[in-house]
Order: sequence, then C-alpha cells, then structure tokens
Amino acid sequence: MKTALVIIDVQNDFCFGGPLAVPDADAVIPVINDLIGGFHHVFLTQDWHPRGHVSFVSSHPGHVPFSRVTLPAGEQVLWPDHCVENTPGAEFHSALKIPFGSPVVRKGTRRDIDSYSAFLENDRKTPIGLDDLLREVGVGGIVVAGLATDFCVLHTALDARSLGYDVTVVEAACRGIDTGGSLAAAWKQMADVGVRRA
Ligand code: VGL
Ligand code: ZN
Repeated sequence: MKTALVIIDVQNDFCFGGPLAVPDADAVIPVINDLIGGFHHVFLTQDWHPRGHVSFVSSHPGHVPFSRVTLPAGEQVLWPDHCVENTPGAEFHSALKIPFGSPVVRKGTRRDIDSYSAFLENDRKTPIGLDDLLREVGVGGIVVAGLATDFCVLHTALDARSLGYDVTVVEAACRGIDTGGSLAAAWKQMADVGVRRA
C-alpha cells in the first residue's frame, strides 16, 4: 500500500507570534522536515479564509475569542482572525522544506462555512479535494503531521478513517490548541476509530 505524508496548516498565523499561535508550534517544523524525506507523496493543507470569515471573532460583535456559537453547520469556535487569503500570515512557515510540486489543498475558502478537515467542509458533505488527489496516485494510507492536533489534524484523521484510509498521526510532529479540554478529547476520538498514534 502506498502511504502519503499530509502536512496540516504549518502557516505563519499558527506559529510563534501569530494571532492564533498554537503553543510550541514551531517545534514541529524540524520533525516534519525529517519526515518528508521518507515519502514519495507529500500533500499540504492551507487554511485560507476570506476577510470577514464566519469563524472570525471579528465577524461576531460582542463575542470573545474561543467562545462558541451555533451556525447552520453546527457549533463554531470563534477564532482570532487568522490565515486571511493572500496575506503573509497565510503563507507556509519559511523553515518548512516543502518538496517542489507538492499539491496544496486550501480549506475554509468560503465565507459562510468553516472547514477543519481536508476532506469535507464542516457541513460534512462538501468535498474539499484531498480524497480525489490521494486516489489519483493510488494512496491507501496517510501519515498526518502539523497544526492543530485538536482541530484540523483531528478532523482530517477522522474523515480519512471514514473514507477507509489507514491513518497514523505522528504526535511529535503535531501541536494542539487545547481549548476547553479539546486536546485529550481529540486523542480519544482518534483512538476510538482506529487512528494510530506514533
Ligand atoms: C485551525 C482553528 C481555526 C487548524 C484552523 O488548522 O487546526 N484551527 N482554523
Ligand atoms: Zn481557520
């Protein structure tokens, strides 16, 4: 079986000094750079939001960062504004050694819906594109690394399992946001569906 490395959202806004900096995020970069050499297929995801995105706390006057609201697609955490399309904060961290030509899947690109998974938007039905890209090259398993463990890594791993992929999440190559107990809950959810933790 062919296995691909999927690098989730290693973007400036999630790294040191960013508006949604994940604690110790930059520590994943050397670990991921070491992993990259072992894979023929490397895919990346890029959180890529229009200004005024529904997940931004600035779009919900009177709310504070990390509070939750209910949207048509379900519960939404309100994040500090981050990864606005075509801004430096949305760029991949410059220390990440991206193999030339690696496909990039952008997510969260529509103003009215957020997207944590690289497979399906948060409405749980609109495909984002990673499944087609993996199938095209005959990949049956993925190794997942990046940011953040309890959001985009989690939902990408869960959807991959639903779609029948073998999934391994490399703990040392991921960091979590951990809001309201979300990090421990994420590992539990992943274990429950057979995601391997390496
Ligand atoms: C993410 C919060 C908001 C992530 C993206 O990449 O995990 N988290 N947007
Ligand atoms: Zn986002």
